Amino acid sequence: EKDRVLYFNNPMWPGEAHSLKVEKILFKGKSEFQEVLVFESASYGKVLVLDGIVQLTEKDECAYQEMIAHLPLCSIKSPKKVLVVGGGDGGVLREISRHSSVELIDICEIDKMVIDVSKKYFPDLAIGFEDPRVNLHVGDAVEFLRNTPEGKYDAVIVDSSDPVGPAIELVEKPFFATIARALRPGGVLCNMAESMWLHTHLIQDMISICRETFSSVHYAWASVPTYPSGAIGFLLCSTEGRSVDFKHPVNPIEKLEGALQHQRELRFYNSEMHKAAFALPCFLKREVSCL
Ligand code: PUT
Repeated sequence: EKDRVLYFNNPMWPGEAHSLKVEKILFKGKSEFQEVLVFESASYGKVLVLDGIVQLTEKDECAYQEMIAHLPLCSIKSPKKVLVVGGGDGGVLREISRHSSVELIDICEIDKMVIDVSKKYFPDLAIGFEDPRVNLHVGDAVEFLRNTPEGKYDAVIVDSSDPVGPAIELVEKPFFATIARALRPGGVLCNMAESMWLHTHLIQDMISICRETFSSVHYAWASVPTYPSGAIGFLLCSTEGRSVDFKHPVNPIEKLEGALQHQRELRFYNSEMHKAAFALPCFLKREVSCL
């Protein structure tokens, strides 16, 4: 912290830093897994930071939460059982709750401090935990998935932090294999997949692993100004079974009963944004094979 500005730098984006002006530090703590910080910023509302990396701000969280939830759930008809890995702030749960077809939402978050801090400082996200369809499991997702019955879920959403610290195992092959096993035939995975500007090697590795495990793999992205480079990607994968055309939502949000009349308006996602998210720049198509 210098002149009440926080600078975020990390080996995941060497040679650059992004910064936010701090109005007030609201919480600083160290959990069993990571350092947790919440502050009021001058221009993006409250900010949640884990191990020095911005996870969300009140101003732009809508883009990430809405896209990571609705890209998969609007790509299949009538999703019923959904698993969220990570997502302890509750924002993804809030978005899943727009889908009236969903009967069960399991969430496995490793760090209880993230949940507690979100409930205190980010009620607009943590409201997601109030949905009666939500079952919270605090623990290791790798272990949770190992004990999950085969074919249980229609969709799995991995809302993890970056693959440093507690999320390191979440970009490795055994993890994706347990997800594929937990999905029904034709079920879908949406996995946070970093920045195309900064992490083409990591994206390539994730895509290569997923191609060995899933029958289709696609990359989509959205603009989130407070994430490094201002962009975040999503890997969309489906298991063998009924084929999934991710690029053309078969379950459009505009036609879902109650989805737009939710307690909170959609701010970012719509069917146009869904289709546009799969348009990829030339450099990414060149640098990452199979896109
Ligand atoms: N779950 C938040 C993702 C952060 C990516 N840097």
